[in-house]
Formats: sequence, C-alpha cells, structure tokens
Amino acid sequence: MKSISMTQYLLEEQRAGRINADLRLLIEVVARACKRISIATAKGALGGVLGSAGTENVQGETQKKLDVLSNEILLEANAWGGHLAALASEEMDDPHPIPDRYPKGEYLLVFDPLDGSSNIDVNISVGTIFSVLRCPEDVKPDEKAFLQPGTQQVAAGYAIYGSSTVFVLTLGDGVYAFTLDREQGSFVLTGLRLRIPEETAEFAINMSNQRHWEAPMQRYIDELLAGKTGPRARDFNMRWVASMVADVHRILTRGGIFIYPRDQRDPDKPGKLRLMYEANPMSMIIEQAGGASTDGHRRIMEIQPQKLHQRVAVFLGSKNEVERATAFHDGTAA
Ligand code: P6P
Repeated sequence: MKSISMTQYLLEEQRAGRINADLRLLIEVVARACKRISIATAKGALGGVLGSAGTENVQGETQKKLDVLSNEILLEANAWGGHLAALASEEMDDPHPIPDRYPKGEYLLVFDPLDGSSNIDVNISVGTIFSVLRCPEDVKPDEKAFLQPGTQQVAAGYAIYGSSTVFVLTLGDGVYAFTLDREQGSFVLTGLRLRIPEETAEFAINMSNQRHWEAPMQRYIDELLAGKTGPRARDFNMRWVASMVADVHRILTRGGIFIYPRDQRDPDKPGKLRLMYEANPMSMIIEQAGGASTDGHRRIMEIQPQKLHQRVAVFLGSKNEVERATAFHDGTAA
C-alpha cells in the first residue's frame, strides 16, 4: 500500500472542507513538536535530560527536566504560526498568550506536554496529550476562554513515545494513527478509523488504592477479581502502566477499561486526572473510536469546567464495560 504522510492526510482533509488551513497548521506544528520530544526522550541518559528539574508545577508535583523541555518545545513551536489565541499546559499556572509580535488565531491549545513523566527515568512509555478548542469570539484568551466542555473540542490527540512513536488524532470524524518513520523524519498513516471492541476482559486500575475507594467501586472490582467464580462468570486480566497514554493506547488497540476513581483520602478531590488536558482529549478519542468515557456518573465530555487544572474521576474504554462500571455508581447496576 502506498504510504500516506500526515501532511498529505491533513491536506486532503482541508481539500474536503473538513478542516481549515489554520487547524491543519496547528496539527502539523504539534506533530513536529512531538517529533522533537520523541528524539529528546529517546536519548535517555545520553541526553542529560533525565531526573528532576528541581522545580514544582501548579499541581505541586516535582517537574522532570523533560516535562519542562517538552513544555518549552510546544510553546516555541506554536508561537509564530498565527493559528492560536493562547495555549495552556499542565506545567503552567495560567494560560500563555501568543507574543504580541506574532498574529493571533481562532484556536486554543491545551496540553499535558509529557504525561506519565514519573516513568521517564525507568524507561517506560510516556506521551504528550493535547486538546484543541475555539476561542469564543471577542473574548480575551484568559482562563475563562478555555473553560468549555469536552464536546466543544475541535480536535484531540496524543503522541506515545514507546518502542515506536505513534501520533493518534481525531478531527471529529474517526480516529487515525500515524507512526514516526525515523529514517524519513515524517509521520506515516498506519491506522484508519480505529475501533474499540465493545466488550473486554482486561481492566486497568491502581489496585494499591483499593481500601480508599467508595463502596460501588469496591463491589465492581471485586466482581472482576472473582472472575469465573463470581457474577461475571468469566476471568479478567489486569494491566496498569501508570502512564495514561500507554494504558489508553493499549485500550484503543485491543479494548479494555481504564479507571482512575475518586477515593476517600481527599474527599474534596474528585479524582487524580485532569479534565482539560487528560480526560477530555482522551474521551474524545475513545468516543470517536466507539468507546465510552464517564466520571462514574455522567459523560466526561459534558462536564462544564470551573477551573483550568480541575481533576476528574475517569472510567473510559470498551463501551459495554464502561456502562457496567458506571451503573454501579449511579445505583442502576443489576
Ligand atoms: P498512579 C501519571 O502521573 C498520571 O497522571 C497518568 O498518566 C497515570 O494514569 C496516573 O497518573 C498514574 O497514577 O497513582 O498510579 O501513579
């Protein structure tokens, strides 16, 4: 099969009228930045970028050198193109305006520059997650402009820096995957209209938090662990990479359910993962591939954000399994 580059795919989407030139440029610029991040992460210890940066982000988490570097790569790449009104990132307290010397555009880009960065030093896959929104007309591109539900996303995607680097993208009409050809230095189309099986026998959760979960969560997981001997009458397998991009990519590839529930250690904290730049973009991808994504009660993409860095519980993946897990939480489970 003749290989199709991402550039050709995006140009054809523009010719078909499904995206405009600015959105095409935005995706190409983000993909190019992800290529640079892939090269930096692949250097490992030879690149002098492992370990802590000695600083903390808005979440109070210690930043890895590669967190900071990845954030800078994405800021620089998106500054001059004239496609953005502003950017926001897990690594920055407030939205980052486009420098006055450059033209502004209609889009907002919000991202986690390097998700799963605690895995970098132990050479486990990490990734970049991004979400694209439109900046409301005649609105200053400050935090409020970003606070739109996930249903308003124009595009979403991630890059996973694993044994291969794969850029996964949805423009709202299916999910496409592009693998980095390191010899050519370009992303090549390798996955078209990816679909997630509606049933699964594999769940992803950090079991060490079990004693902190709410009762419905305990019951749901107990039934999975009971396997053939319990109400589910079949055995389940478990995976937990502790890198959302790696867990989601596996689910997009072969099905599964990924769960990061709220727990009772901090009742004010609805969950660990962030709504704007982890849960929403991943939810758009999962739904576009025929899966489902809820916070245990409602569709994540319908949540009206109140804060840029707010957190949310996440149940996403194979549609029927996510619906079963959600039913346990809203009391409708059989
Ligand atoms: P835990 C990585 O820090 C992250 O934000 C997600 O990528 C991942 O799914 C989750 O946290 C892992 O959390 O508590 O298992 O370390």
